[in-house]
Amino acid sequence: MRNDEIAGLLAEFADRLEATGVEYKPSAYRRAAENVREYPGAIEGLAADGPDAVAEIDRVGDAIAAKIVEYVDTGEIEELAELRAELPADIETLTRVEGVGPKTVGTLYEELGVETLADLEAAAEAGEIQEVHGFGPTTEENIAENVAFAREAAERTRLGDARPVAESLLTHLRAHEAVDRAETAGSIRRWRDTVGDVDVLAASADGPSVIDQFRAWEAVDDVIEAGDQKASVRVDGVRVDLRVVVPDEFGAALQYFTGSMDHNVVLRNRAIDRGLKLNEYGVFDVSDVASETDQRVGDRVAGRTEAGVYDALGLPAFPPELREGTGEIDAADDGELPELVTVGDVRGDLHTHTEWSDGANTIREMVEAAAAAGYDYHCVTDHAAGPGVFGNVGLSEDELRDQIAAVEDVAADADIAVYHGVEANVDSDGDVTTDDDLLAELDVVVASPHSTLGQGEATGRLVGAVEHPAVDVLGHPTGRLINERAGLSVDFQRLAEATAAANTALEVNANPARLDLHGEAVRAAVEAGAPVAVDTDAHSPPELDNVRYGVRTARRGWAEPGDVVNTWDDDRLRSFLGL
Ligand code: DGT
Ligand code: CA
Ligand code: CA
Ligand code: ZN
Repeated sequence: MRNDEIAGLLAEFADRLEATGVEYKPSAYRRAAENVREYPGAIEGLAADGPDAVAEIDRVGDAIAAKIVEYVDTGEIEELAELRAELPADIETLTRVEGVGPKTVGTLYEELGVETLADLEAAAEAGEIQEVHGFGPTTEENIAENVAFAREAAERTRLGDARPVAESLLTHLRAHEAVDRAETAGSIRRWRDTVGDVDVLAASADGPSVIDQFRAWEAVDDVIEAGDQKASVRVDGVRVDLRVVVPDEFGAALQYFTGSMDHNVVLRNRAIDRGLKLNEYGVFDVSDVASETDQRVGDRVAGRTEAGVYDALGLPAFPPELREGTGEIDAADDGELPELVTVGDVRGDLHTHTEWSDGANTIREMVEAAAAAGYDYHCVTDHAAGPGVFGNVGLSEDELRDQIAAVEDVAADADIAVYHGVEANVDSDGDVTTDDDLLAELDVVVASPHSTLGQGEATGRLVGAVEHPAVDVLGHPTGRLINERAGLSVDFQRLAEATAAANTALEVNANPARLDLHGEAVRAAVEAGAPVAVDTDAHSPPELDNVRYGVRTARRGWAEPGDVVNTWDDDRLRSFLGL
């Protein structure tokens, strides 16, 4: 049992209390949930020592501690079960709809019997929601518009949540002697920003023993189905599919199950044109075959390796990120396939935080972490105060000036170059709200939208920011949060053209909750000649590792090293930054 699971229950508790109109208590449960989630040790262990031990966790009072112990001991919390019975609505899924909070769920259940997303959609379509006291046509319209996003969010998992699951499974499988090879397949191998499930493929002559090893994996919560050659399990709410094939067919299976479907359709037709048959078992020469009664008919020309499969079709082994059926095969035929950027090409991060704003570490700690990551430079870009930056997180202009000296102090004896910048704010009109003279003094200016991120066309707003003479990078341009907030709607081609003309960069924010820009938008940037900056937006040293998600996203947008500011040498970088 993980801390996450307990935190999730406390958060649900909070939502359900709020839905029934209880005051104050919900926020206590939410704070407790947050601290339980962040708690570095295993809460299950603490619970064994009783409620007093659990109550040692910050913000976890006696009542909540007792509930945690109850859950660990019995597998349920009686009071939560009662709340669920009282309001049998799927509150977790329903509150994913933007504009629908726990109170709305409570009201719509009472008034209209809404329990599921489908009920909510039907009620909106029938015009019933606007009739409920306190709701109107605008609210109803917003709900209707946001249901699709919530449905997808409920069905798909963020890459950043699924990837560690897949990688831990690969380690587990590769440790088994009967496994020749194990690789991810499907959307997770293509590094799509969300995945429907985790697909893994293993090569082995002994399917049943590999399936046993899979079922014995300690992460498995439950087994959905299991046969001799394939099985599906659930891990942390994610479906994981394993398929075992014989080593001679591994390459063909890997190619087939990596997809995408669109990429595979083009390949299959190409095979037919060449008198070949391509399927998950191999590539077969069927030119002398009268009728294809069997999947493995004709002479096998490839199948053991994926590169061999592509080679049989006169093609290179496409990086999985390119396999979306969006012109990659024509590009290969024309010799115009990109040489994609790699993590090894990245020389530094242009957008990071410290404890001066909402980061967890000192300037020195972050610089040392960047040096340890092998980077040549590090940029400190804490939040400036401004629209959407709440509390005392954002730095005032005086504080930013004070920080100049503090950064110089660290830079003086650092092993790598240290640049000082800021993450300024783009307001709803596209203006950057920090003083222009101050911006001009700083080495790096990331400007990000943090407010008014609801729906609406925002291209003009973002163009305004990239055209600001001091702005170097437009940070997380759409402000989306994957599965949580759709973000601004943007005409990426127009933004990319304006960005290229202004010689500013568009960020690929590598935080796996963001991946903003997404791959398709990166492609528009690359095509328009707009530079791309892959930034982790790290708030602590471990988050620097998220760079891989950003690089993979850039690769999905066909980015080569030359397109990515972070790979440029010092001269080109300094000239880009205006230093
Ligand atoms: P997902 O799971 O929704 O994120 O997306 P994928 O691409 O991983 O799709 P999935 O898991 O349904 O299937 C994995 C791959 O297997 C897919 O990319 C292509 C291949 N595949 C699955 N079903 C079919 C099919 O009916 N026809 C063909 N040609 N390929 C298929
Ligand atoms: Ca999949
Ligand atoms: Ca699958
Ligand atoms: Zn940031």
